[in-house]
Amino acid sequence: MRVFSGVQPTGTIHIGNYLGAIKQWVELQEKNECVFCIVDLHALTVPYDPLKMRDLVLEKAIAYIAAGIDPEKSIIFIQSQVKEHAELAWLLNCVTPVGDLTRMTQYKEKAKKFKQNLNAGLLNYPILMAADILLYQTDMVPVGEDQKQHVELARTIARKFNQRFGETFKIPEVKVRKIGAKIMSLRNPAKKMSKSDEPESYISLFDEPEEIKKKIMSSVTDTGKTIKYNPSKKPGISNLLTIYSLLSDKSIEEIEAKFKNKGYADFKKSLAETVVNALEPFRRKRKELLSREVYVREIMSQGCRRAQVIAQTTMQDVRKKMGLI
Ligand code: AQP
Repeated sequence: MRVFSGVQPTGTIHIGNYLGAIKQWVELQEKNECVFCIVDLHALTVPYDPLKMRDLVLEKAIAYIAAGIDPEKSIIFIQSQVKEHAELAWLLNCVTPVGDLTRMTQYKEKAKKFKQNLNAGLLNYPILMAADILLYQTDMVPVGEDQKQHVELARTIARKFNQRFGETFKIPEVKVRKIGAKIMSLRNPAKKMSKSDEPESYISLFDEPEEIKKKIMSSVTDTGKTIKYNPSKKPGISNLLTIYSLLSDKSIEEIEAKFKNKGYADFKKSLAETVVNALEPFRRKRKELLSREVYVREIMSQGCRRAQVIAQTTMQDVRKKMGLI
C-alpha cells in the first residue's frame, strides 16, 4: 500500500504530532511504500518569518529521521520542491465547492484566531492537502484526529473529479489511532496539544529531561486523587495516562493498577521518567544529525527526485483528462 502524510514546519514537533502521526509512520514504513512530506506551503497560510523558514524546514527533516523515519525505506521530501503540489491544488480548486471549505472546523477556528490576516490560503488549505495526498495515488493517510475531516474532504474531491473527468485518483483511506489520536494540552486538557501554543502546554520531542519533568509535574490535572482513565470526568489524568501508555507500551489498565493506592505526584514522577527515557534516543540522534546538514539535505534532494517521478506521472494524466495540452 502507498502511505502519505506530512507535518508543517512551523514550531517544534511535539509528542502529540509524534503519538498521533509520526509513530504510526514509523510502524507503517516496515511493510508499505511510504511518502512523508514537510508541508512548507501549508505553513505560509499563517503569519511567519521568511528568514526562519529554511531552518524550520531543516529542523523537521532532522526530526523525521531522529524519530525513526528511515530514508532507505521511506521517501522524505519538502513539499515546495515538487511543483506539482501547487499545480494540482489549483486544478482541484476548480472542482471544489466553496461551501465544502467554509464548513471545515480548522478553517473556522483559524479564521477566528487570525482575523487580521485572513488570507485565501487559509480557506483553501484543505485543497492543497487533497493535492498532496492524491498526487501520490495514496491508499492510506495516517493522521491525528484533527486532520480526519480534511482527509475526508480529499476523498470527496477525488470522487467528484473521477466522476467528472474519468477514473484518475485512488480514493485514500484515513488512518487514525484508537488511542492517542488527540493528545491534549498540558495546560488545558480540554484543548488539543498544539505547536502554536505556549511551550509549557506541550512536550517537544527534543526537550531536555529537566524541561520534561517540569512540564509534567506542573501539568493541569483534575480534582480527586485516583489515577483512573475517564476522559469526560478526568480529562487531565486521562491524557497523561494515554501518553504514559503509548510511550511505555503498557496498557492503561496496567498503569491504573500500578498506581492504585498512589497519588498524582507519584504518577507524574513516574510518567516524567517514562517520557524522558522514551525520548532519549530521539535527542541523541538529533544531536548527531545537527552536525550533518549536508547529509540531511542530500536525503531531501533524493526524496524530492523520487517524489517527482510519481507526482509527474499523475499530473500527465490529470492534464490530459482536464483538456490541457
Ligand atoms: N495534539 C495532537 N494529538 C495527536 N495528533 C496530533 N497532530 C497534531 N496535533 C496533534 C497530528 O500531527 C500531524 C502534523 O500536524 P500539523 O503539523 O499538520 O499541524 P497541526 O495538526 O495543526 O498541528 P499543531 O501542532 O496543532 O500545529 P499548529 O499549532 O500550527 O496548528 C497531523 O497528522 C496532525 O493530525
